[in-house]
Amino acid sequence: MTKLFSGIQPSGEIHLGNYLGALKNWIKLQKKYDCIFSIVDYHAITVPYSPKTLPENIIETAIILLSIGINPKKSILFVQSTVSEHTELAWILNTITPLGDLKRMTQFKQKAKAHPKAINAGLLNYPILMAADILLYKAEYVPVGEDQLQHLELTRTIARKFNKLFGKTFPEPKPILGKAKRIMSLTNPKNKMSKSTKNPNSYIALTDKPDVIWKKLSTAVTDPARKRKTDPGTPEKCNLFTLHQFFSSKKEIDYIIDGCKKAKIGCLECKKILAKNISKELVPIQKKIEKFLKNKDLVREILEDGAKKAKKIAKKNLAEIKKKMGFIF
Ligand code: AQP
Repeated sequence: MTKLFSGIQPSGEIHLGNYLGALKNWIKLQKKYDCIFSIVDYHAITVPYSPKTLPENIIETAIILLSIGINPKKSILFVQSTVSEHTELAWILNTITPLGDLKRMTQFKQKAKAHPKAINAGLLNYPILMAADILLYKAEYVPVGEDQLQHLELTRTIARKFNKLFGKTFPEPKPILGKAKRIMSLTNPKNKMSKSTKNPNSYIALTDKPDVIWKKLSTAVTDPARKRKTDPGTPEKCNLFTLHQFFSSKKEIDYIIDGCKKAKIGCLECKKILAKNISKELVPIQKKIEKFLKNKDLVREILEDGAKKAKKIAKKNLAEIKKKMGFIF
Protein backbone atom coordinates (compact mmCIF):
# COMPACT_ATOMS: atom_id res chain seq x y z
CA MET A 1 0.00 0.00 0.00
CA THR A 2 1.06 3.60 -0.62
CA LYS A 3 2.82 5.26 2.34
CA LEU A 4 1.40 8.29 4.11
CA PHE A 5 3.03 10.32 6.90
CA SER A 6 1.63 13.04 9.14
CA GLY A 7 2.53 14.60 12.47
CA ILE A 8 1.14 16.71 15.25
CA GLN A 9 3.02 18.76 17.81
CA PRO A 10 2.45 18.09 21.51
CA SER A 11 2.39 21.84 22.02
CA GLY A 12 -0.87 22.26 23.89
CA GLU A 13 -4.52 21.32 23.82
CA ILE A 14 -5.64 19.74 20.55
CA HIS A 15 -8.43 21.85 19.10
CA LEU A 16 -11.12 21.81 16.44
CA GLY A 17 -8.67 23.27 13.88
CA ASN A 18 -6.35 20.28 14.27
CA TYR A 19 -9.32 17.90 14.37
CA LEU A 20 -11.17 19.20 11.31
CA GLY A 21 -8.09 20.28 9.35
CA ALA A 22 -6.07 17.11 9.77
CA LEU A 23 -6.95 14.49 12.37
CA LYS A 24 -10.43 13.51 11.17
CA ASN A 25 -8.88 12.86 7.80
CA TRP A 26 -6.18 10.66 9.39
CA ILE A 27 -8.86 8.28 10.63
CA LYS A 28 -10.41 7.86 7.17
CA LEU A 29 -7.06 7.54 5.40
CA GLN A 30 -6.07 4.55 7.55
CA LYS A 31 -8.32 2.40 5.33
CA LYS A 32 -6.58 3.33 2.10
CA TYR A 33 -2.91 3.95 3.02
CA ASP A 34 -0.02 2.55 4.98
CA CYS A 35 -0.10 5.28 7.63
CA ILE A 36 2.70 6.53 9.86
CA PHE A 37 1.58 9.08 12.45
CA SER A 38 4.01 10.87 14.71
CA ILE A 39 3.81 13.07 17.78
CA VAL A 40 6.49 15.50 16.71
CA ASP A 41 8.00 16.57 20.03
CA TYR A 42 11.26 17.90 18.54
CA HIS A 43 9.14 20.42 16.62
CA ALA A 44 7.41 21.51 19.80
CA ILE A 45 10.67 22.71 21.40
CA THR A 46 11.33 25.32 18.70
CA VAL A 47 9.30 27.86 20.69
CA PRO A 48 9.51 28.43 24.46
CA TYR A 49 7.99 25.40 26.25
CA SER A 50 7.95 23.80 29.67
CA PRO A 51 9.95 20.58 30.28
CA LYS A 52 7.51 19.92 33.13
CA THR A 53 4.43 19.80 30.89
CA LEU A 54 6.02 18.26 27.78
CA PRO A 55 5.72 14.63 29.05
CA GLU A 56 2.02 15.15 29.85
CA ASN A 57 1.42 16.83 26.50
CA ILE A 58 3.01 13.91 24.65
CA ILE A 59 0.91 11.28 26.42
CA GLU A 60 -2.28 13.34 26.16
CA THR A 61 -1.74 13.89 22.45
CA ALA A 62 -1.35 10.12 22.01
CA ILE A 63 -4.50 9.53 24.06
CA ILE A 64 -6.49 11.92 21.90
CA LEU A 65 -5.25 10.30 18.71
CA LEU A 66 -6.22 6.86 19.99
CA SER A 67 -9.59 8.15 21.23
CA ILE A 68 -10.60 9.68 17.91
CA GLY A 69 -9.82 6.41 16.14
CA ILE A 70 -6.15 5.97 15.25
CA ASN A 71 -5.82 2.21 15.22
CA PRO A 72 -2.32 1.07 16.30
CA LYS A 73 -2.98 -2.35 14.76
CA LYS A 74 -3.35 -0.71 11.34
CA SER A 75 -1.15 2.39 11.60
CA ILE A 76 2.21 3.20 13.16
CA LEU A 77 1.89 5.71 16.00
CA PHE A 78 5.11 6.89 17.68
CA VAL A 79 6.95 9.80 19.26
CA GLN A 80 9.40 11.52 16.89
CA SER A 81 12.30 11.87 19.37
CA THR A 82 12.35 8.09 19.95
CA VAL A 83 13.49 7.49 16.36
CA SER A 84 16.81 9.32 16.14
CA GLU A 85 17.03 8.92 12.35
CA HIS A 86 14.67 11.92 12.05
CA THR A 87 17.26 14.36 13.36
CA GLU A 88 20.08 12.60 11.53
CA LEU A 89 18.30 13.03 8.20
CA ALA A 90 17.36 16.59 9.14
CA TRP A 91 21.09 17.41 9.46
CA ILE A 92 21.75 15.94 6.04
CA LEU A 93 18.88 17.89 4.46
CA ASN A 94 20.15 21.08 6.14
CA THR A 95 23.11 20.96 3.81
CA ILE A 96 21.00 21.06 0.64
CA THR A 97 18.35 23.58 1.74
CA PRO A 98 18.89 27.23 0.72
CA LEU A 99 18.78 29.63 3.66
CA GLY A 100 16.61 32.04 1.66
CA ASP A 101 13.86 29.42 1.32
CA LEU A 102 13.71 29.02 5.10
CA LYS A 103 13.64 32.75 5.79
CA ARG A 104 10.59 33.30 3.59
CA MET A 105 8.42 30.68 5.33
CA THR A 106 5.25 32.33 6.67
CA GLN A 107 5.17 30.22 9.83
CA PHE A 108 8.75 31.22 10.67
CA LYS A 109 7.89 34.90 10.24
CA GLN A 110 4.72 34.57 12.34
CA LYS A 111 6.34 32.59 15.15
CA ALA A 112 9.43 34.83 15.17
CA LYS A 113 7.08 37.80 15.58
CA ALA A 114 5.19 36.02 18.37
CA HIS A 115 8.42 35.10 20.22
CA PRO A 116 10.82 37.97 19.41
CA LYS A 117 13.16 37.04 22.26
CA ALA A 118 13.40 33.39 21.29
CA ILE A 119 14.14 33.27 17.57
CA ASN A 120 16.37 30.20 17.52
CA ALA A 121 17.90 28.30 14.60
CA GLY A 122 15.50 25.42 15.28
CA LEU A 123 12.54 27.66 14.50
CA LEU A 124 14.12 28.57 11.17
CA ASN A 125 15.02 24.94 10.43
CA TYR A 126 11.59 23.58 11.43
CA PRO A 127 10.59 22.84 7.79
CA ILE A 128 13.79 20.81 7.29
CA LEU A 129 12.93 18.56 10.21
CA MET A 130 9.43 18.26 8.77
CA ALA A 131 10.92 17.29 5.39
CA ALA A 132 13.08 14.68 7.16
CA ASP A 133 10.00 13.27 8.98
CA ILE A 134 8.23 12.70 5.67
CA LEU A 135 11.13 11.69 3.42
CA LEU A 136 12.61 9.26 5.96
CA TYR A 137 9.66 6.95 5.25
CA LYS A 138 9.50 7.81 1.53
CA ALA A 139 5.91 8.86 2.15
CA GLU A 140 3.92 9.76 -0.95
CA TYR A 141 1.07 11.56 0.79
CA VAL A 142 0.82 13.97 3.71
CA PRO A 143 -2.58 15.00 5.11
CA VAL A 144 -2.25 18.57 6.39
CA GLY A 145 -4.19 21.74 7.03
CA GLU A 146 -3.66 24.65 4.63
CA ASP A 147 -1.17 26.30 7.05
CA GLN A 148 1.35 23.53 6.37
CA LEU A 149 1.17 23.59 2.55
CA GLN A 150 4.13 25.94 2.20
CA HIS A 151 6.31 23.62 4.30
CA LEU A 152 5.22 20.65 2.22
CA GLU A 153 6.10 22.49 -0.97
CA LEU A 154 9.60 22.99 0.46
CA THR A 155 9.77 19.26 1.25
CA ARG A 156 9.03 18.57 -2.42
CA THR A 157 11.80 20.99 -3.46
CA ILE A 158 14.26 19.30 -1.08
CA ALA A 159 13.30 15.84 -2.37
CA ARG A 160 13.84 16.98 -5.97
CA LYS A 161 17.21 18.48 -5.13
CA PHE A 162 18.40 15.37 -3.29
CA ASN A 163 17.27 13.14 -6.17
CA LYS A 164 19.13 15.36 -8.65
CA LEU A 165 22.35 15.41 -6.62
CA PHE A 166 22.49 11.81 -5.42
CA GLY A 167 20.14 9.78 -7.62
CA LYS A 168 16.41 9.02 -7.41
CA THR A 169 15.63 8.26 -3.79
CA PHE A 170 12.51 10.09 -2.62
CA PRO A 171 9.02 10.45 -4.05
CA GLU A 172 7.76 14.05 -4.11
CA PRO A 173 5.09 13.91 -1.39
CA LYS A 174 1.66 15.32 -2.19
CA PRO A 175 -0.68 17.01 0.29
CA ILE A 176 -4.11 15.68 1.16
CA LEU A 177 -6.27 18.60 2.25
CA GLY A 178 -9.40 18.02 4.30
CA LYS A 179 -12.66 19.89 3.71
CA ALA A 180 -11.74 22.20 6.60
CA LYS A 181 -8.67 23.86 5.14
CA ARG A 182 -8.24 26.50 7.84
CA ILE A 183 -10.34 26.91 10.98
CA MET A 184 -10.12 30.38 12.44
CA SER A 185 -9.82 31.65 16.02
CA LEU A 186 -13.09 32.19 17.91
CA THR A 187 -11.93 35.51 19.34
CA ASN A 188 -10.11 36.90 16.30
CA PRO A 189 -11.27 35.26 13.05
CA LYS A 190 -8.37 36.85 11.16
CA ASN A 191 -6.01 34.39 12.89
CA LYS A 192 -6.07 30.61 12.59
CA MET A 193 -7.18 28.57 15.57
CA SER A 194 -3.94 27.61 17.29
CA LYS A 195 -2.75 25.51 20.25
CA SER A 196 0.08 27.67 21.42
CA THR A 197 -2.02 30.82 21.79
CA LYS A 198 -2.22 32.31 25.25
CA ASN A 199 -5.99 32.71 25.03
CA PRO A 200 -7.90 29.42 25.56
CA ASN A 201 -11.15 31.18 24.60
CA SER A 202 -9.85 31.37 21.03
CA TYR A 203 -10.18 27.62 20.47
CA ILE A 204 -12.38 24.68 21.39
CA ALA A 205 -10.25 21.85 22.70
CA LEU A 206 -11.35 18.28 22.04
CA THR A 207 -11.37 17.83 25.82
CA ASP A 208 -13.66 20.82 26.48
CA LYS A 209 -16.82 19.70 28.28
CA PRO A 210 -20.24 20.92 26.99
CA ASP A 211 -20.43 23.78 29.54
CA VAL A 212 -16.98 25.03 28.46
CA ILE A 213 -17.88 24.68 24.78
CA TRP A 214 -20.97 26.80 25.39
CA LYS A 215 -19.02 29.38 27.39
CA LYS A 216 -16.46 29.78 24.60
CA LEU A 217 -19.07 29.89 21.83
CA SER A 218 -21.30 32.35 23.66
CA THR A 219 -18.56 34.99 23.54
CA ALA A 220 -17.22 34.04 20.07
CA VAL A 221 -17.11 36.64 17.30
CA THR A 222 -19.87 36.35 14.64
CA ASP A 223 -20.86 38.36 11.54
CA PRO A 224 -19.86 41.93 12.49
CA ALA A 225 -22.96 43.27 10.66
CA ARG A 226 -25.22 41.69 13.29
CA LYS A 227 -25.01 44.09 16.19
CA ARG A 228 -28.65 43.44 17.19
CA LYS A 229 -30.96 40.48 16.62
CA THR A 230 -32.96 42.62 14.18
CA ASP A 231 -29.91 43.20 11.91
CA PRO A 232 -29.94 40.79 8.94
CA GLY A 233 -26.65 38.90 8.53
CA THR A 234 -24.57 37.09 5.92
CA PRO A 235 -23.83 33.52 7.14
CA GLU A 236 -20.78 33.23 4.84
CA LYS A 237 -19.19 36.15 6.69
CA CYS A 238 -19.68 34.47 10.07
CA ASN A 239 -16.77 32.47 11.48
CA LEU A 240 -19.14 30.15 13.35
CA PHE A 241 -21.13 29.34 10.23
CA THR A 242 -17.98 27.57 8.97
CA LEU A 243 -18.15 25.30 12.00
CA HIS A 244 -21.83 24.56 11.36
CA GLN A 245 -20.77 23.01 8.03
CA PHE A 246 -18.92 20.31 9.94
CA PHE A 247 -21.26 19.65 12.84
CA SER A 248 -24.83 20.59 11.92
CA SER A 249 -27.42 18.82 9.76
CA LYS A 250 -28.56 20.14 6.37
CA LYS A 251 -31.93 21.00 7.93
CA GLU A 252 -30.29 23.02 10.72
CA ILE A 253 -27.98 24.79 8.27
CA ASP A 254 -30.93 25.78 6.04
CA TYR A 255 -32.78 27.05 9.12
CA ILE A 256 -29.75 29.14 10.15
CA ILE A 257 -29.18 30.59 6.66
CA ASP A 258 -32.82 31.67 6.41
CA GLY A 259 -33.04 32.86 10.03
CA CYS A 260 -29.77 34.83 9.87
CA LYS A 261 -30.40 36.45 6.48
CA LYS A 262 -33.95 37.50 7.43
CA ALA A 263 -33.03 38.35 11.04
CA LYS A 264 -35.55 35.79 12.30
CA ILE A 265 -33.05 34.24 14.73
CA GLY A 266 -30.30 35.83 16.79
CA CYS A 267 -26.65 34.76 17.02
CA LEU A 268 -27.32 33.22 20.43
CA GLU A 269 -29.79 30.70 19.03
CA CYS A 270 -27.39 29.86 16.22
CA LYS A 271 -24.59 29.36 18.78
CA LYS A 272 -26.81 27.10 20.92
CA ILE A 273 -27.39 24.76 17.96
CA LEU A 274 -23.65 24.68 17.27
CA ALA A 275 -22.73 24.05 20.92
CA LYS A 276 -25.19 21.14 21.08
CA ASN A 277 -23.83 19.56 17.91
CA ILE A 278 -20.13 19.98 18.77
CA SER A 279 -20.79 18.48 22.22
CA LYS A 280 -22.63 15.55 20.63
CA GLU A 281 -19.51 14.69 18.61
CA LEU A 282 -16.96 15.37 21.36
CA VAL A 283 -18.63 13.69 24.36
CA PRO A 284 -18.12 10.09 23.07
CA ILE A 285 -14.46 10.95 22.29
CA GLN A 286 -14.08 12.34 25.81
CA LYS A 287 -15.42 9.08 27.30
CA LYS A 288 -12.67 7.19 25.46
CA ILE A 289 -10.09 9.76 26.63
CA GLU A 290 -11.17 9.10 30.25
CA LYS A 291 -10.56 5.35 29.77
CA PHE A 292 -7.08 5.83 28.28
CA LEU A 293 -6.17 8.31 31.02
CA LYS A 294 -6.68 5.48 33.49
CA ASN A 295 -4.39 3.22 31.46
CA LYS A 296 -1.36 5.29 30.52
CA ASP A 297 0.87 2.19 30.60
CA LEU A 298 -1.04 0.81 27.64
CA VAL A 299 -0.54 4.12 25.80
CA ARG A 300 3.21 3.95 26.50
CA GLU A 301 3.33 0.37 25.18
CA ILE A 302 1.53 1.41 21.98
CA LEU A 303 4.05 4.24 21.45
CA GLU A 304 7.03 1.97 22.14
CA ASP A 305 5.74 -0.64 19.74
CA GLY A 306 5.12 2.08 17.11
CA ALA A 307 8.68 3.38 17.57
CA LYS A 308 10.11 -0.10 16.92
CA LYS A 309 8.16 -0.39 13.67
CA ALA A 310 9.06 3.14 12.57
CA LYS A 311 12.74 2.63 13.45
CA LYS A 312 12.95 -0.46 11.26
CA ILE A 313 11.86 1.49 8.16
CA ALA A 314 13.86 4.60 9.13
CA LYS A 315 17.10 2.67 9.64
CA LYS A 316 16.87 0.94 6.27
CA ASN A 317 16.08 4.14 4.38
CA LEU A 318 18.73 6.21 6.14
CA ALA A 319 21.37 3.58 5.32
CA GLU A 320 20.40 3.85 1.63
CA ILE A 321 20.52 7.67 1.77
CA LYS A 322 23.95 7.74 3.43
CA LYS A 323 25.37 5.21 1.01
CA LYS A 324 24.22 7.32 -1.95
CA MET A 325 25.91 10.35 -0.40
CA GLY A 326 29.26 8.63 -0.02
CA PHE A 327 29.35 7.83 3.70
CA ILE A 328 31.31 4.64 4.28
CA PHE A 329 29.65 3.34 7.49
N1 AQP B 1 -6.63 26.24 12.44
C1 AQP B 1 -6.38 25.17 11.73
N2 AQP B 1 -7.22 24.83 10.72
C2 AQP B 1 -6.97 23.70 9.98
N3 AQP B 1 -5.93 22.86 10.22
C3 AQP B 1 -5.10 23.16 11.22
N4 AQP B 1 -4.00 22.56 11.72
C4 AQP B 1 -3.51 23.29 12.75
N5 AQP B 1 -4.27 24.36 12.96
C5 AQP B 1 -5.28 24.33 12.03
C6 AQP B 1 -3.45 21.31 11.21
O1 AQP B 1 -3.29 20.44 12.32
C7 AQP B 1 -2.18 19.57 12.08
C8 AQP B 1 -1.32 19.50 13.31
O2 AQP B 1 -0.80 20.78 13.58
P1 AQP B 1 0.59 20.94 14.32
O3 AQP B 1 0.44 20.51 15.70
O4 AQP B 1 1.64 20.25 13.57
O5 AQP B 1 0.99 22.44 14.27
P2 AQP B 1 0.36 23.72 13.71
O6 AQP B 1 -0.06 23.59 12.30
O7 AQP B 1 1.34 24.81 13.97
O8 AQP B 1 -0.94 23.81 14.64
P3 AQP B 1 -1.23 24.71 15.86
O9 AQP B 1 -2.43 24.18 16.54
O10 AQP B 1 -1.30 26.13 15.42
O11 AQP B 1 -0.01 24.50 16.84
P4 AQP B 1 1.02 25.55 17.37
O12 AQP B 1 0.17 26.64 17.96
O13 AQP B 1 1.81 24.81 18.39
O14 AQP B 1 1.83 26.02 16.23
C9 AQP B 1 -1.44 20.12 10.87
O15 AQP B 1 -1.70 19.30 9.74
C10 AQP B 1 -2.03 21.49 10.67
O16 AQP B 1 -2.06 21.85 9.31
